[in-house]
Amino acid sequence: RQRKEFASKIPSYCCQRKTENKSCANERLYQLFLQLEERRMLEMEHKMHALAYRRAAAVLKVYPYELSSVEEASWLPCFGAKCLKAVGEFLRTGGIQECTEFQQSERFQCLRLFCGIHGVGPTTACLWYDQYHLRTLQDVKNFLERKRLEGHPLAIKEYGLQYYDDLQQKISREEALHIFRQVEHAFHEVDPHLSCWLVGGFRRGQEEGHDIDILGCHDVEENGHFGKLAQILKVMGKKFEYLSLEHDSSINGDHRYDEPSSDASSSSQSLDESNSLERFIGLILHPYQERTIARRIDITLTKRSEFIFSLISWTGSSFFERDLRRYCAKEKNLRFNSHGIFEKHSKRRIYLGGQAQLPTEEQVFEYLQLPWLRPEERCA
Ligand code: TTP
Ligand code: MN
Ligand code: MN
Ligand code: MN
Repeated sequence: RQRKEFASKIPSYCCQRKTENKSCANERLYQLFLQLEERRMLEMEHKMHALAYRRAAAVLKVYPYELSSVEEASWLPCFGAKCLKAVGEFLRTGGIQECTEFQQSERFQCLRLFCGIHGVGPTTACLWYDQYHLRTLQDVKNFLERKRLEGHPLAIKEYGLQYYDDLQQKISREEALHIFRQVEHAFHEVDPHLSCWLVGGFRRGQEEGHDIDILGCHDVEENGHFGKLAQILKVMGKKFEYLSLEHDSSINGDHRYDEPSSDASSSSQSLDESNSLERFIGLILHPYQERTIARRIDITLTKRSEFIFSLISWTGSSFFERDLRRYCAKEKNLRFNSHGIFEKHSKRRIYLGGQAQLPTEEQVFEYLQLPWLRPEERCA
């Protein structure tokens, strides 16, 4: 009875509830649901199915009781027939057959291995496996070598392969801060009015991450930073060596996991909007603790007036972002993205607290009728 009441009060969007980064009462089942999601992402089966498992997993994460029956699971939001079936099987057998099978399949292991290469996503991975019959990293190496001789520019993937082990290794908070301080220094050297923030997983309080995400903005001028990213990178070049320089669009089509911008229900950002950002997605060689290690770094510069929306958008988690956009679209008839909040149909920008004032993160949540969630509580 107590459980039923608790379950019925869980809001269905993760942006409406607190999710901290810690293990849950149904950890094993939670992990299996994530595997079902991963499989559907890697195999490019219908993304709706992947999302269904992802949503159910996020609900499991905030449910404090160990599930004891399918009926109990049916009280939870986001648990449709497929998810309930998986719960039933798990309760009966202690596992999920589909997970066991694909974990052992060569195809799945290869797709996972290939997607671990920076610059490679499911599209490329499936192509390599199915069409070119690649099976190992050595196969990939030979394949790329052949391509290169044919004159294809493949810098990103080649570096991704060359530094595979470095890039698989997690970055500690300490190392992230070390890099962040040097980037911040470069910002200030270019223009003392340029500020930057450490965003992504590290802003959510995570102790380790797979890359370093930095958001920058000018304190005073609205558009004062345009063209400044190149200057910043040049200053950073005194400390780091770059392995690849690329722009947003070149990687978005084949990023490892779904991103807010590619979610159909969130209506993707149009080209004219993306003009107000400058973005660097790259690899650097970081001299740290007596060795040099390759690291992924994302730097985004945003307009001052759009800063708070970019801050929210780059704090994540990516599932939180996706649900936030879905919530705005479905429940509020609004469109939320890293540039602002817009009326869904007229596309008119909504100014919070008057045109002259810049809103705070709290005010954005309040406007959207969401409970205030600190970054550490957005770990869905
Ligand atoms: P990521 O760096 O991909 O993820 P993360 O920092 O949450 O986790 P990790 O520790 O593994 O690095 O992205 C950072 C945030 O930026 C993410 O939470 C969502 C957002 N994001 C976008 O909005 N658009 C994008 O294209 C990408 C890559 C991320
Ligand atoms: Mn200035
Ligand atoms: Mn990150
Ligand atoms: Mn990132």
